[in-house]
Amino acid sequence: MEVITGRLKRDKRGLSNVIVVMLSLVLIVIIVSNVVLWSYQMSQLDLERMQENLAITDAKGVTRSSWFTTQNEFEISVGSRLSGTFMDTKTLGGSYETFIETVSDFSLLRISNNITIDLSTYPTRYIQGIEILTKYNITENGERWFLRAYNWTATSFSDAGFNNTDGSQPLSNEWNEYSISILDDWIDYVNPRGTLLVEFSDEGTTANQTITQMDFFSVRVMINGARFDLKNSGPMTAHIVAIWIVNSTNHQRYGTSFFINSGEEATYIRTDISLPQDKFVAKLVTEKGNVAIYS
Ligand SMILES: [Ca+2]
Ligand SMILES: [Ca+2]
Repeated sequence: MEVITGRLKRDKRGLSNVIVVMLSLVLIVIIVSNVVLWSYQMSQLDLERMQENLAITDAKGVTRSSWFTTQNEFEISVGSRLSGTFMDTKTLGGSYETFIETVSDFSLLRISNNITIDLSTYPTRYIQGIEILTKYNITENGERWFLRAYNWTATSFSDAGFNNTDGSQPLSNEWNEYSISILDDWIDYVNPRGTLLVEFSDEGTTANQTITQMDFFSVRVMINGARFDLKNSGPMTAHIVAIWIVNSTNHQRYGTSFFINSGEEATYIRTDISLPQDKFVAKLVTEKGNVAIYS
């Protein structure tokens, strides 16, 4: 009887030993797998950080936006279209759109178009003025040609505040660039959606029927900002989270969130950053913690 009880006790102890060993094994497996996974994730992060390759190829002050071009066909108040479409007026040079005057005692052409500025890139508080540029060619040279814009406050076309209200009188059959700028009152000409309505018309002093070839019809904004040309040579999208502008007297940080795809070049414009006149260093910090430096 004692022999049987002793064997039972030994069996119980043996069983509990086996259970302890198995539980320990399970614990060890859990711990080891977590450590392996964690170090794998860490090395993956390190690897991604090491592979990131963002460069600032240029950093400079910028005083003009890119051109905002026509997005719809011209509205023709007086005159008619002979050929082409508004698409031809989107780039300087190349193709053009052709209009002809309505014949009367004084033959006339009056066309207009809506052009919308991207206010998310160029917020109004950083806009210093507006520039309008046309490039055109006329068959008759006896009169002047004018640019006006719709004044949303006065609800009429106007050139109040334009730097030039005398119009342009080009030679016939020659390409002519005519630009005006609006400084003080520019906000009157931009509605809350960022739209300008720009009108092009003749003086209306001769009976000769003029044909007008419109090569370019665009608007841009005047700013005092910074432009960063970037290149991402890494295998992954880079996410820029901060910009530092550093010179001898000032260290200024600007928050941002700008993505640049793998293998791509991009231009990043900031209307709220005016670069120092003296020597400066620009640093872009990525989400992964890398810093691209331009000096
Ligand atoms: Ca005319
Ligand atoms: Ca053109």
